[in-house]
Amino acid sequence: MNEAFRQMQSGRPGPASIEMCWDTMAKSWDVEIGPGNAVIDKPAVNDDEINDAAELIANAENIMIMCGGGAQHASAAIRELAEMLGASVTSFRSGRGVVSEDSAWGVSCAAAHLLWPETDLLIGIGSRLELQYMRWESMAEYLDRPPEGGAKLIRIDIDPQEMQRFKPDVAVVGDAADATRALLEKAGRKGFKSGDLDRIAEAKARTRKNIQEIQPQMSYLDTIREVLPRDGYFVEELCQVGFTSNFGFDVYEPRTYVTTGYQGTLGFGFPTAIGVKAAVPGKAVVSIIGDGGFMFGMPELASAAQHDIGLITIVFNNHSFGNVRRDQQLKYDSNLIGADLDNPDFVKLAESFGVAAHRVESPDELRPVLAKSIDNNKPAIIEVMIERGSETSPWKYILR
Ligand SMILES: Cc1ncc(C[n+]2csc(CCOP(=O)(O)OP(=O)(O)O)c2C)c(N)n1
Repeated sequence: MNEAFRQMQSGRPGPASIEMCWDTMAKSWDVEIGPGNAVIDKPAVNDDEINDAAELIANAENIMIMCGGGAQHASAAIRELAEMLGASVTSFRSGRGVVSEDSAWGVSCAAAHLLWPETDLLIGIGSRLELQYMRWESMAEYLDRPPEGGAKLIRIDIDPQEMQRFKPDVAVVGDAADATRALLEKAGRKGFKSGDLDRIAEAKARTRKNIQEIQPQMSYLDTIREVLPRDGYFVEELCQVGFTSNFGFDVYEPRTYVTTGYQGTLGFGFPTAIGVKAAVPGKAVVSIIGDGGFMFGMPELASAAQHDIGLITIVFNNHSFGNVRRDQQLKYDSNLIGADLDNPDFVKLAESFGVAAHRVESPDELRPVLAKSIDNNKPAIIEVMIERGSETSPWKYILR
């Protein structure tokens, strides 16, 4: 068991699985088991790797930092590095909020895409770099390493295997915070140009304007951002508003954008949000979810009611698996199969569990209902009525 705790916390943290026979489980031993008894391995940062990285930085003009989930605990150091280098800091899902998107350096993935052509150095921190090399470029062509002529690549990752999966120009194996701090000491020569701030601000302003075309999703996301406190939690989903939130919902604090990550498991959002609210009962937690995804975990309404877990779930009801429906329309000659849904009455359903429920039809109607629900701190369902098939596709800002 202690070995499992060691593995969970060492290297790239994650779950461990243990298989045990019933008779073993029923036995007793005199041992101490728990996270405190596990020795955690953390590779020391290698000076040569840091020196090589500092040299690339010294010769770069326009630097972008890409944060993944492995960068979440390194927020302060990464912000300092960005300021020192004049670098934009972006993320896609798991790395959101490491550097606030209302600071000068934090940019959404959509704004980062505008900055990409002139980027000559990418520093990936705790990230698989799916955004840059799978969504913006085809990873198949990049399997061994980025091609000549593109941006140079430094990767900071605690998992040495990552450097084999996708080879950078300079690999720094180590903890994201330790390695970023080491870089801060060595990379001082670069400094930032006054033009960096303008370049980044311009990309952000253009993007903010461009993405307003994704409606009605952006209007709802803007309303939620307005009402949700800075340190409130937003749990995304595989739905039209969720996909749009990948680039259209600004995140201000580390770990406050809770995501399925690359797994993309439809339905994870509502049950996950119950866990989030149980973990941070004093903070506002909003789960946004489609009608299809909500029905995957809907029975957990009973858990929320029974344990009085005050999360707010906004169900965007377009009476369909909207994303599948659009694919069938565009790619399969409108041959619709299993995409439209006959749903229960979500308000009556929630009320039957003893959960407060509301139905709204516009962002203006949502605003006061959401504010009041956050104030109440009780489980609540807010159903947003959306006309089937009416959403603008968000994909042009995600998959280039
Ligand atoms: C477990 C799982 N099953 C299926 C999918 C594929 N999938 C992605 S989005 C989607 C439709 C989601 O419908 P809904 O929750 O109603 O949201 P909408 O797109 O209509 O906003 C499906 C089936 C998935 N990502 N995960």
